[in-house]
Amino acid sequence: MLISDEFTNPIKRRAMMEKRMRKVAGIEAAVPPPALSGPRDADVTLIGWGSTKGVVEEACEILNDEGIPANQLQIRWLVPLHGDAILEILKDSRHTIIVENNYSGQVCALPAQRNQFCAKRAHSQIRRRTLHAAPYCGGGERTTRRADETLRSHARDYGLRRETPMATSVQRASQLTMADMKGKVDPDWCPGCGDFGVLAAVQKALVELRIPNHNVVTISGIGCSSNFPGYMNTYGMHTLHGRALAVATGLKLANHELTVLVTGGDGDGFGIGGNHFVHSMRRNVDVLYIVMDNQIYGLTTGQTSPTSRVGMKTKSMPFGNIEAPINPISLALAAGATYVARGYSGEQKHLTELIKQGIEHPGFSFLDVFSPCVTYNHDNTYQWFRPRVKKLEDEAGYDAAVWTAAMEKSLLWGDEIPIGKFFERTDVPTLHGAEPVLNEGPLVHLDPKVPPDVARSFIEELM
Ligand SMILES: Cc1ncc(C[n+]2csc(CCOP(=O)(O)OP(=O)(O)O)c2C)c(N)n1
Ligand code: SF4
Ligand SMILES: [Mg+2]
Repeated sequence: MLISDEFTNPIKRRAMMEKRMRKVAGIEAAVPPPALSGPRDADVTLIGWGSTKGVVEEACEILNDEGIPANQLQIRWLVPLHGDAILEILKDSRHTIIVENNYSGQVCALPAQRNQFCAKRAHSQIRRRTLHAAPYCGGGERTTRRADETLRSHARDYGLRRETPMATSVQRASQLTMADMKGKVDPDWCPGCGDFGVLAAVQKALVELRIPNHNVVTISGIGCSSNFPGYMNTYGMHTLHGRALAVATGLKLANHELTVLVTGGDGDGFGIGGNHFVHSMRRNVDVLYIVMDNQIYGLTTGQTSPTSRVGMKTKSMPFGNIEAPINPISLALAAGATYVARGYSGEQKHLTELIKQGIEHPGFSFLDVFSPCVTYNHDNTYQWFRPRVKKLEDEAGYDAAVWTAAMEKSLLWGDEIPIGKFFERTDVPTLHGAEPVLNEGPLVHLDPKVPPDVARSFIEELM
């Protein structure tokens, strides 16, 4: 049997390979790099190669007709790839969808392959964009129409559908409406529950601040109020009882460009989660923490909570609560929260303004919201709150920059209960701002400087 010594002699093999690579490099100079077709300032870039050309063209037309500006980057050759030219084009792409007519996702695998060779450029630059692969299986027997339908349904699945957070992100932020913020699931709260008012106010605040859904993450613990993320069309996590702030801290440090909303109840936040509450404020984690404070455990059908008043009869204390409640506003001020406010779900407009302030505040924003539980708390009802709540904004001379004045106001309880902004300061660095590593940009965009196999085994160990 004869075997070419190109395969057996390593020196010859190397020489042959280098010769081929020189040829390929020559071709790269001879063939034009791929160019974008369609509007330059598009929300979605569809990347296709080979036989996907026609269907991608058609998908672009349809998307543009539907008011979603889309353009097309058609790659003619994978070798030579013109990788730098492609990366340059993708720098301006807001959402990128790779459309592939093969089983293995060859084009999509390229960024990862390139990462082996020139780690920083290919990988981090592509990862900075929302990169989605929409491979579909094709073959001779499929008609163009069928392929086109497949592509469009993949494109929807990967982000162009209204119900997904990504979907509304392709809309211009100025066109956001309340409907865009609505989650797929309708709330299962009891009719009249105060949490409905908080949900509407959060959605309104995001629309008014024009924050696209895909930039928002809503994180909760466990409780009626903690079902909140399911009712929002944002990214979200329904975590463990009392652990929402811990998860939110990790998330904010991983990507501090995101707007992080933490939502939950008084039991979740001040009872089991009391430790995280105090330390998140001390650290000035840049999140908005909204507590739907109904002074009871609602989900578990009416037990005493850390904010239940002395004497209140509940399932767990049928002869009346013997424990003094905590004062969330004083506690937040003492722990170093840099924005401290109280809202009432019966005062929608006012609540929306407080949520907007909290989102925009750089640092930990704490918003305690009276959100009556109409089923289990028969003491602190809408009728009870309505005559008592007084807006701090209506009080001439109240200065929310003065911590001692805020502390004094926080102690008021009875015929008059202040709502509004108690305190704000903006001169304290946020946790992510104080962390030098993050000065280079969000952690998710930084080169981990760890070989991929080491990173993979580390992640696998944690899973
Ligand atoms: C570790 C753990 N302990 C206890 C529970 C049971 N549990 C679920 S929700 C909840 C209290 C909910 O009260 P709150 O946070 O005030 O929310 P609400 O239902 O009133 O909105 C409790 C004790 C749990 N799920 N996990
Ligand atoms: S039990 Fe109370 S807190 Fe839970 S949904 Fe019903 S009214 Fe709201
Ligand atoms: Mg509660």
